[in-house]
Amino acid sequence: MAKTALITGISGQDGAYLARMLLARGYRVVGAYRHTSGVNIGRLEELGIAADVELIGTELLEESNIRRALALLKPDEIYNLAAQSFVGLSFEQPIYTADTDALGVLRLLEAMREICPHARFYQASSSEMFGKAQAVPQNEKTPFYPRSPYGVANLFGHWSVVNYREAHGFFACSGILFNHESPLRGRDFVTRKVTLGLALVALGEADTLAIGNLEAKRDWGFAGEYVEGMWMMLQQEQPDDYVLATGRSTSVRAFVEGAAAGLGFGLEWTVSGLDARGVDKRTGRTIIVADPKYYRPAEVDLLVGDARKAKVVLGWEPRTSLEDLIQMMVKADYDRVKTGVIRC
Ligand code: NDP
Ligand code: GDR
Repeated sequence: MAKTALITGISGQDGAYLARMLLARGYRVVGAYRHTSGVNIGRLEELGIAADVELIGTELLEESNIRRALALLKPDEIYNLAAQSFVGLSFEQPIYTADTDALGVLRLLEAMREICPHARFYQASSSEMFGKAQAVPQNEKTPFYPRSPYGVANLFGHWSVVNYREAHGFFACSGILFNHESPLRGRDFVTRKVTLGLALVALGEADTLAIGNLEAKRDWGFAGEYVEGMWMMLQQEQPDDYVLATGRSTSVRAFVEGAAAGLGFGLEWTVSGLDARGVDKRTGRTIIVADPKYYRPAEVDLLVGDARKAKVVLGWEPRTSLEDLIQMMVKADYDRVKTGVIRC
C-alpha cells in the first residue's frame, strides 16, 4: 500500500518540490495549508501537480487542527515545513514567529505522541541557528548562536525534535538546511528579489532595484535537490540530524552581479556601503540603489556549511552550481515578466 506523507507548508517553495518528489516515488501526498480566504496552490500548479496533492486545512497555531489532521490521516511520514520563514519580518513579529516556528513544532510533536507516535518526522531546521557563526564551516557539531527571533524560534524547534527522539523514542530528524533557492522562491528573499527585480528593470517595468546589505555571505543551493535530502533522512535505520549545504559561500553583491550579467547588464558599482549604487555601464542608468530599510537589526554575516555527514551517511550531494542556479532563476523571471505572468 502507498505510504501517506503529510507536508505542512505545502504552499511554500519546499512544499511544492517535496510533494513532486514524493508523488514520483508513489506516495499519497497530503498537503497542510493555513486557511485564509483561499488556498495558495500557485507553486503546485506551476509544477503541474495541483490535482495530485490532497489538501487539508491546518493552522499551526490551532492545536485542534493538527490533532484532527493526524487522526484522520495517520501519516507514515510527516514533513514540518510550515513556518514564518522570513528572517527580516521576525524582528517585527517576534511573538507570532515564535508561536508558529517554535511552539508549532511542539504542538505537532505532542499531537503525534498521542495519535501517531510511530510516524517518521522531519523538521525544517535552519542554518540561521548558527547565526554569529562560532566556526567555519558549520556542521552538526558547531555551537549555535542565533541572531534573530526566527533563529531563536527555529532553535527551539530543533531541540524539541532532539528531545522527543531521546525522551520518547521518536523517529524524528532535524535537517539543518542552508539557504536553498529556485524559481519558486518567495519574492522577498534576496535571491528571488534580485532575479525578479532586475528582470523587471531589464524589461522596462521598473526603474531600479532597492537592496540591503550587499556584504552578507550565504551558502546557496538549489531547493529541488534539498528536498531529496529531507526524504533520505527519513529512510535511514536510525533517526539523526544532518546539515545540507553546498560548502561554498557567496556574497549578496556577487549574486547581484551574476544576475545582472545574466540579463545583459554591464553592472558597475559607483558608491559602496549604505549609499551603494549600481549603474549599467552601457546606458549610464542607475539600476540598483541601497536602502537602509532592508538592513537587519542584527545580521548573520557569513554562513557556509559542511555537509560531509549527509554525503557519507545519506549519499546526498548538491549537483547544481550557483552559476546555473542564478541562470535558472533569471530566465524564469525574465520569461514571467515578458509574458505578463508577473507585472511590477
Ligand atoms: P516558504 O516561506 O516558502 O513556505 C512556508 C510555508 O509555511 C507556507 O506554505 C506558509 O503558508 C506556511 N505557514 C506559515 N505560517 C503558517 C502557520 N501559522 N500555519 C500553517 N502554515 C503556515 O518557506 P520555504 O519553503 O522556503 O521553507 C520551508 C521551511 O524550511 C520553512 O520552515 C523554513 O523556515 C525552513 N527553511 C528554509 C530554508 C530555505 O533556504 N528555503 C533553509 C532552512 C530552513 P502561506 O502560503 O499561507 O504563507
Ligand atoms: P535569510 O535569507 O535571511 O538567509 O533566510 P534572505 O534571502 O532573506 O537574506 C539573505 C541575506 O541577504 C541580505 N539582504 C537582503 N535580504 C532580503 N530579504 N532583502 C534585501 O533587500 C536584502 N539585501 C540584502 C540579508 O540581510 C541577509 O544577510 C533564508 C530563509 O529562507 C530562512 O527561512 C532560512 O532558514 C534561511 O534562509 C536559511
